[in-house]
Amino acid sequence: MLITFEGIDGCGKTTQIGLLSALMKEIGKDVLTLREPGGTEFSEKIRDLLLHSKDRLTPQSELFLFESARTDLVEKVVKPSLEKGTIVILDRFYDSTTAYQGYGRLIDLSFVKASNEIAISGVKPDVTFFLDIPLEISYERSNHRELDKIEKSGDSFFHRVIEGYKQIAKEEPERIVSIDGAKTKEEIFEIIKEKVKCKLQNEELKIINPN
Ligand code: T5A
Repeated sequence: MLITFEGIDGCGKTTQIGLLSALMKEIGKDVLTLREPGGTEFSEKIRDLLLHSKDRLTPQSELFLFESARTDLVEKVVKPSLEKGTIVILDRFYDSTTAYQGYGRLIDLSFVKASNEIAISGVKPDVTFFLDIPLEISYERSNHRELDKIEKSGDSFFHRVIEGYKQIAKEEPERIVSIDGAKTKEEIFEIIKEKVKCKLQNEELKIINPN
């Protein structure tokens, strides 16, 4: 099972992933948590370039770097782990590219979608949690630390990213669970826990009764 978390910077993904991964381990599940960009030696190098390099990147070179990091992670880690039956929890996946490079950087959406398809080679999340917060909360939560390159992209960029996420969630209501990220950590985790419980039960039913 592949579970992904999405939302703007500071929306609380890492916090919820920590809680979910601990719970999964507690109930005896084999679970792997990964982040994008990152998760392999090569992808971590790309992450460093994307978030910290002093070079100016064009939107297109940024897009291709995210996709390169993704394809490395998918082929080397995500696919083999899913094949073994491991529950993979990903902090960001291709919806981030649609929201940030498509809606945010204004790269043609059909081009972004095609690039995503190449990078994921058929690997799709079973469920995606979109933690929806307004920009003010994102800024409040990050005001104690230094911002990376993408976080310095400005208000109008982030307003477009937020709208992009809302649109993506509207287009795929079966896969994407939108959650008000301004709720408390505990309230958010309750919603996530219930949804994952349902998914696990359905998966077990499928194993018992494949038809
Ligand atoms: N990117 C990424 C693209 O542009 N395109 C892509 O294709 C991909 C994959 C990655 C950057 O790259 C961009 C998006 C990003 O800008 P990153 O390191 O993954 O950067 O950074 P973020 O995703 O921004 O991660 P953050 O760590 O900043 O945010 P999280 O993980 O969403 O938030 P979290 O859990 O660390 O929480 C932030 C703070 O808020 C508190 C936490 O305690 C913490 O202090 N918090 C709450 N406070 C109150 N109520 C709650 N419910 C809270 N939940 C958490």
